[in-house]
Amino acid sequence: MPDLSPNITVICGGVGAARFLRGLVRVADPASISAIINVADDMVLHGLSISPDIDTITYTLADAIDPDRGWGLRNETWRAMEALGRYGDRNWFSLGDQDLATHMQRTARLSEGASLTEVTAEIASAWDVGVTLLPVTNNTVSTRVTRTDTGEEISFQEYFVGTQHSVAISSVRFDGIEQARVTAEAAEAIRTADIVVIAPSNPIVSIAPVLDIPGVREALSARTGSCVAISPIVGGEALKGPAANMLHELGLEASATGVAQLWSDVIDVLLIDDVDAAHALAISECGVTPFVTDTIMASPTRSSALARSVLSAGHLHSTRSTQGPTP
Ligand code: FO1
Repeated sequence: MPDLSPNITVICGGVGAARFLRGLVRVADPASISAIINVADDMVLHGLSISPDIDTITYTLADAIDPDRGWGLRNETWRAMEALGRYGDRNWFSLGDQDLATHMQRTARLSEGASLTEVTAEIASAWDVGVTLLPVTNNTVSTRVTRTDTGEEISFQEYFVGTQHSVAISSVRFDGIEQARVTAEAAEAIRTADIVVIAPSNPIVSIAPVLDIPGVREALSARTGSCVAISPIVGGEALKGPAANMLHELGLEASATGVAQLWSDVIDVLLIDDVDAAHALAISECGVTPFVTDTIMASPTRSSALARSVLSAGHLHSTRSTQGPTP
């Protein structure tokens, strides 16, 4: 009996990746899916270890995410944050009362010597998440953003939440990345994947801090299977968050073609939205195969259709490449 559900490994950031995974689990066996998740948004706040992208994906796959915010839990209360307000403005980063339990559990387990990989698996299991959730590294990597107006370097969350990503940036760096290493589990998930997918997350602060972790690109280039990405930029805009602005501010092209150029060293196929069909030729000139389809995940049904398109694009590419050049 052929293995109906291929091994799928998804390179993930936060909300866009979570939405894609939500659709993917409806068309593929969750036990055959691994998510390699960005940890450079992570921070310690109130002495608690907070991993926003891991939690966004965990809560989304557990169907517990708040659908309007796209992060944190639905039916959340904010009594702790209100009470904290009495002492000043440490409550700039909103941690819901139920969400706090996750950060307390993660912090306690890390202090007992567990790795972030172990803790992430324990929390995923407590939420009955079938997909294997893997932080890309157990090491601390922190996205640092330099704001153009003051020249000050701030943390990702100070930029994203503190300023509501309203300030222009002149540079981004990932503090600690040179000393970091891809985990054995994440490297294995890449090595054994029949298809690797780059989810539609922010190329600068969600996907780059995964691809740039030492060992990730090496694992990707050692594969023979296909690597398929979904453009997070549609019609020159990001569907959510600052990705298009960040690309512009860093002198990069904020378009489907710009994304193909960024990822041409790792991807074979780029799924682009119908509105970007005119970019197909330029994308193929980057050595990347364009695949034009509806990429707007406005409903679980459309997320599932997108996931099906990704799997067929990946299969199409890999069969074509194994058959060698067309006669
Ligand atoms: N995003 C906000 O815009 N405001 C917040 O107060 C906020 C709190 C928060 C708490 C836990 C968590 O897991 C995510 C949270 N986010 C918040 C989102 C967070 O900034 C993520 O890093 C972004 O979603 C980008 O991935």
